[in-house]
Amino acid sequence: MSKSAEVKDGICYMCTTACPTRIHVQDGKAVKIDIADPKVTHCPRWKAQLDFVYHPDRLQYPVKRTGKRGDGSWQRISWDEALDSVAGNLQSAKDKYGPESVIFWIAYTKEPRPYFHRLTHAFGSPNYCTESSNCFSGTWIASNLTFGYDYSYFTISGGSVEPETKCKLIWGAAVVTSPPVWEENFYAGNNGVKLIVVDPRRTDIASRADIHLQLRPGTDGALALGFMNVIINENLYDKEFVEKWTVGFDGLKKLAQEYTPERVEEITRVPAGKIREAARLFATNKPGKVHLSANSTTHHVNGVQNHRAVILLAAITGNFEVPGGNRYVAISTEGTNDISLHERIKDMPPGIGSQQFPLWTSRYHEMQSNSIADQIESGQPYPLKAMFSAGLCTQFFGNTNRMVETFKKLDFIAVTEYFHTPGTQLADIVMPIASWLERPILMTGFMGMSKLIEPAIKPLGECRTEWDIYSELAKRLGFGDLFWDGSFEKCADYILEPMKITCKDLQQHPEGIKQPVPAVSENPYEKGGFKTPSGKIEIASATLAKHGLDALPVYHEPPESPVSRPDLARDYPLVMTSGARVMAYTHSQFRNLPQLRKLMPDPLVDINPADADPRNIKTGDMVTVSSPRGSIRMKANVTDAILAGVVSLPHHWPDELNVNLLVDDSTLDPISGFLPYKSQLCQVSKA
Ligand SMILES: Nc1nc2c(c(=O)[nH]1)N[C@H]1C(S)=C(S)[C@@H](COP(=O)(O)OP(=O)(O)OC[C@H]3O[C@@H](n4cnc5c(=O)[nH]c(N)nc54)[C@H](O)[C@@H]3O)O[C@H]1N2
Ligand SMILES: Nc1nc2c(c(=O)[nH]1)N[C@H]1C(S)=C(S)[C@@H](COP(=O)(O)OP(=O)(O)OC[C@H]3O[C@@H](n4cnc5c(=O)[nH]c(N)nc54)[C@H](O)[C@@H]3O)O[C@H]1N2
Ligand code: SF4
Ligand SMILES: [Mo]
Repeated sequence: MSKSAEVKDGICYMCTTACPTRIHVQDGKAVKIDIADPKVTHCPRWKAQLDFVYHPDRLQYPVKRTGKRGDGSWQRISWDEALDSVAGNLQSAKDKYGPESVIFWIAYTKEPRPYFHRLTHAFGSPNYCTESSNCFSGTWIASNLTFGYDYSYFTISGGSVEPETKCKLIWGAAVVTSPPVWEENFYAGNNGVKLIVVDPRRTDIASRADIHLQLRPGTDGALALGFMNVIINENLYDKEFVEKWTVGFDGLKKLAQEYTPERVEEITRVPAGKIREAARLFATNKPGKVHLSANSTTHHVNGVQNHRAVILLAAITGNFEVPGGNRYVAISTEGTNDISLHERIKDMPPGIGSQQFPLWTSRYHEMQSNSIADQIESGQPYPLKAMFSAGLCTQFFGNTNRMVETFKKLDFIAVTEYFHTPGTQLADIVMPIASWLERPILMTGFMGMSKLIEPAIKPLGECRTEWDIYSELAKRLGFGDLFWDGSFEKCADYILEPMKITCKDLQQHPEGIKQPVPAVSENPYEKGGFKTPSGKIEIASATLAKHGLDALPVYHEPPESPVSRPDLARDYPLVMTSGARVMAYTHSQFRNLPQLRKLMPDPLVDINPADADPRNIKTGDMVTVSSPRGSIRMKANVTDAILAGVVSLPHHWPDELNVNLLVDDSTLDPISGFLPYKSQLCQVSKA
């Protein structure tokens, strides 16, 4: 007779929010999962975890490719053969071309990153690249250059509505993307808090707003300067704060004169009257709080400057570091040991993209993966020959077909994955990884909590943990000692050392050990100023100027827009934004889980009736969306929720449904190196 179920602590890793769960285990099998936080019960993804973990298609043993890249023919091999082959191929690239010839790429997943980062630099390569090449790091660098602080100030997940908040300016953020703070934001409009939403789509939250500004994608910087124009000229800014705590205000004042609401209407398509109304509403209902998306302002060639212009609204209105405004939120206890070995890169050749985007790569401590294709093709400043990849979803890359063809030029690719993906089709060796139910997860000081979540079940088949795979490779590559000879406990001890706790302590306290998060004084900058070169908020950034970039948050048209390229717009008249998140999926993941797939069976192009009617397109029709890079086919969703002249496409569908086949990879944000996923030209026609 089987025993009754044992209940173990777990973490939902269906996205990187990492919500705590309770896992019911019977006879070694997970049979039920509960979510601990009632605020996330509405998230559909955690309910599908068991279908994910026990999916019949999960990779359960290592395989090697037997045919040509892309053929999809595989042969099962042993772990020894897989690890020997990966280590052997990485070593031979290192011997022939130097360790820098190996790219280390890790996708969206966050949990294994510290170990992966260490593997990269222990091997001797500077080329640690992640999905942050196009994610929140763009907003991070904007905040860092301007305030010297973290991005967490301004993102939806970085803080909630405080009782003092009187006005909330939600700029391009879809609150559904952060389930733990969904409700409080969703209902913000109902409790007397004034709500302004800036989004080309009428989202749920936008439909509840006092004012919804529906802008042309990529023109955020111009709209923010339009706000500045009204706020400065109507004397609604906080003079005392601006004088005492900012540099460059005079330059901003001058710049903003060019952005009258009427001119901004021409650029953004938002009516001038609404711009005035919104700017006044925000500047006079204090304290106000600005919340931005992790990427809707930065997935453009002018992204970082757009973002800077928006976050400066909080500064010039004196809504900075006041209760109810944008405040620094400490979320972690200080002081874990960093295991990345990042200090070693000073003795290595320049990493990928570090010559093109030195500001971003040096501050963010990663290399810019959007430069991979150029470097593989040119071999400059040195050749790239092999790649070790933790998760590989080729849909991530702009102008995907070019990237795929370029990856094929590498001598060797190894991937660790859950399932076969379009990315694994390029690999020579694919290794199956243990899921978050099957691997230990070390939490270090998040919200003060340190905890070791032990695996709830044994890895399926021959799946292995990421840690295990990296330390086995380290051993074969001759630096096993840098991976504590495979001891996860010793690695954890080292990470935890500054907090004066050990792995054993955590094993003895499965409920976790809580330590105080350092209290933040009301105005942290009053002591010692801001952590910028001037010690003040840098409206004009000395660092940007030093790098030969615009010091002020200037607006530049997207290089591919109806305004900048009227010639191109004759054939591609519509502006395309992409990647607005949907609840059912995390990027490319979970299309194979029926209970989630039924929530969004097909990708849909949102198109306004004003654009659909003349093209004779009705909801449900198959349409072709084309750009100068290529074309894809999807079903149309005719809706007036999207601004006329703009189409919105979902991201990360595979193969011929992949929107990034259309995205330009040649003109990138000069500060961050980001792709313009959200401001491209396209044409839509009935297929
Ligand atoms: N369910 C789910 N949740 C997720 C994710 C997921 O894949 N699935 N991904 C996670 C990740 S990695 C990220 S980075 C975050 C992103 O989270 P968010 O940034 O909050 O969400 P998005 O849906 O990417 O974009 C927000 C809004 O920006 C609008 N938008 C599009 N173009 C523009 C523009 O040019 N300007 C302005 N102002 N708005 C524009 C879109 O219409 C959309 O409503 O979500 C995280 N949460
Ligand atoms: N057009 C467009 N493109 C976009 C965006 C957009 O808005 N529009 N958003 C961008 C943003 S913000 C982001 S964050 C990226 C996300 O882009 P990706 O990083 O490509 O995101 P995913 O599809 O979630 O993950 C990639 C792969 O990692 C695997 N994986 C997941 N967890 C693990 C793990 O623990 N270990 C290993 N080895 N593999 C794992 C998954 O199975 C999947 O195949 O997309 C970017 N691309
Ligand atoms: S937000 Fe949803 S999918 Fe993400 S970790 Fe939490 S429950 Fe899981
Ligand atoms: Mo992201």
